[in-house]
Amino acid sequence: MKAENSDKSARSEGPALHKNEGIKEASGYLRGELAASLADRISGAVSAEDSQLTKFHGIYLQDDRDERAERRKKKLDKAYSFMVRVRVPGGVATSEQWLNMDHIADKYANGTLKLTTRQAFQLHGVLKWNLKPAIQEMDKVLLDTIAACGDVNRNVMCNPNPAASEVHAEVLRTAQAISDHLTPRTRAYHEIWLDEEPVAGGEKEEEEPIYGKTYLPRKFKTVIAVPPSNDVDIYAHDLGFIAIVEDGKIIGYNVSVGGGMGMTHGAAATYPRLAEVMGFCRPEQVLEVAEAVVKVQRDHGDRVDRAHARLKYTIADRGLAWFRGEVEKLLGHKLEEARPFAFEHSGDRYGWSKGVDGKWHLTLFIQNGRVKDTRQLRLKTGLREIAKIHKGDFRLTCNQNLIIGGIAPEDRPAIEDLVKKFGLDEALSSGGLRLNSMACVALPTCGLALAESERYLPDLVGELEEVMEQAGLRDDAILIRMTGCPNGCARPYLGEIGLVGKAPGVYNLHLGAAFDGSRLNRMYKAGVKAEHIVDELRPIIKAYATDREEGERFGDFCMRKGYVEPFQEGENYHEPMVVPVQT
Ligand code: SRM
Ligand code: SF4
Repeated sequence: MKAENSDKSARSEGPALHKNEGIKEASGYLRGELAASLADRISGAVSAEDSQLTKFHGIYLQDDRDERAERRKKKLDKAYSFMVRVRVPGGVATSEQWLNMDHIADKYANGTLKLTTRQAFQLHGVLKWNLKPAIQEMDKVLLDTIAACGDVNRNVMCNPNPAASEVHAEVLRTAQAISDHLTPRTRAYHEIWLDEEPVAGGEKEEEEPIYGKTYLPRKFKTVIAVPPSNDVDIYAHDLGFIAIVEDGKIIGYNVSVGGGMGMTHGAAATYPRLAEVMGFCRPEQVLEVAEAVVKVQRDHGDRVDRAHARLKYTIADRGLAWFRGEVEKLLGHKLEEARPFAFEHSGDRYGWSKGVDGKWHLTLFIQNGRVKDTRQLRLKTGLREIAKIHKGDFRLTCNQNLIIGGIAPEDRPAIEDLVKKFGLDEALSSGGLRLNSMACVALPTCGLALAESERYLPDLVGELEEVMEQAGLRDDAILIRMTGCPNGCARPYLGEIGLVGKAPGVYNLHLGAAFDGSRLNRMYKAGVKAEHIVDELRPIIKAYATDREEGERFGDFCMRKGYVEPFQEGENYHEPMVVPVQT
């Protein structure tokens, strides 16, 4: 790679940089006062500045929002605890790692595991004094939380593709290599959490060759897709690699840049945006391309306004041609032109499948990714029992589900017995709407939630299932996604039905994304009360049952019939649709 631009991030002229830039710069490569904050036994929280830095260590300060009002009345401090996000590059964990996470969830967290929309584990309800022991126990099985959050490259996702096992093995290796390459080099994590001796000579001896002292302007997300599956929702991410497979071999990757979901209600300058394909690279060029994309964003991303700091705005403002040119300058060569590819679907495919290597894989539906035991379903126990005997792996999907992967034919009966014993596959007989539903965490842990999501979507889907059943659509797959606020953690703007929390019990209803994840939906109605959502959707679902064209997807139908219109670009995403519906 050519000599790069110097790190200009810390020396911008013009308007004052966002205060987080100062926090990063003064942190001594992400150390801050964290060690002291953790040692302080008086408060269950950490200081405001350190709570920005913990994110780079995969840790978020939260409080139980169900208890907030009551505690305020009693003049008590908030019920502080931490969310811990554990990186799993490519989503593949060993049985030992699964058992370890299962145990840590019980010992140090709220007894549940959350499989996220980005193939990671999350723990909730970890008290400050339990953070270190929990992270040390993870370290024993080579799991970590470094850069799971923060202004850096996050967990790298890839398609878990059970059927194409050889291609999967290669994309997994590539995802892990990108992850390693873009992981911050600071030893702060090792010192603070794993009691490693401080770097000799202090932080001055350290370097972040890719990020510099102030890291990136904002979070950064990388994924790898293997067409025809777009299970990673490639267009929702800052950087994507689309595997181009010829004769069963990956010959290279189309490179996509500039996707993102988050927006703010009422702030037209923020909007979800689909990534664009900017070229093609060879497998051996992936790391240098990833590094160049990160560096261009490092040097040109907005460090003043964090609401405008993602790569999607850098590209929207300056254009793809400019961005590609900057990347090519750093690479010292041109990217090749993108190759043809076609996606057929986003979301996961369930049930048993056999890989070309003869091994079996079972994809299970995990409602909203929450692994816990209830009276009806002992999911956590069942998966633990499987992990005790399973010699293959556990693959977290990009849609909060789980694949028990790499089962040798002779081991399948024992796994199948446990699956049946604990009823783990019963959810697979659910209707097409539930199997394609996804909700973000929201209340009670998420500090940004405006409305319920994970705790509400299953009930709403139950009501909609009746409508689907009456319309004869029980098994039709329709992507439905809900979030408790507009940040977009369950990628709701790529749902054929998207519900975005606005206030307690109130949602904006979006319709019309493409089933293959290649088109955003649009807002159909703003501020729909929860009790009216089914009434809003019933006539549309009925019309879909009677008026759809052969093979037409629900999102396409909504667009064709004019319930919503495709949106072109940028700021008008927010406007509710007013076009008359054709009948
Ligand atoms: Fe997210 C912030 C949960 C995937 C966009 N997200 C948060 C926080 C940390 C709230 C906070 O900042 O205080 C949430 C913690 C809730 C909790 O209690 O656990 C949170 N995000 C999640 C997870 C757990 C949702 C889930 O139910 O699975 C997902 C964890 C992914 C992971 O393992 O890394 C999660 N978040 C996403 C995605 C989807 C994706 O990346 O595929 C998005 C949209 C894509 C994107 O980034 O544009 C997403 N999260 C956001 C945003 C808006 C970012 C933006 O620039 O627009 C925020 C708020 C922020 O960063 O200021 C946010
Ligand atoms: Fe929280 Fe909003 Fe993300 Fe849901 S979408 S987890 S409410 S930040």
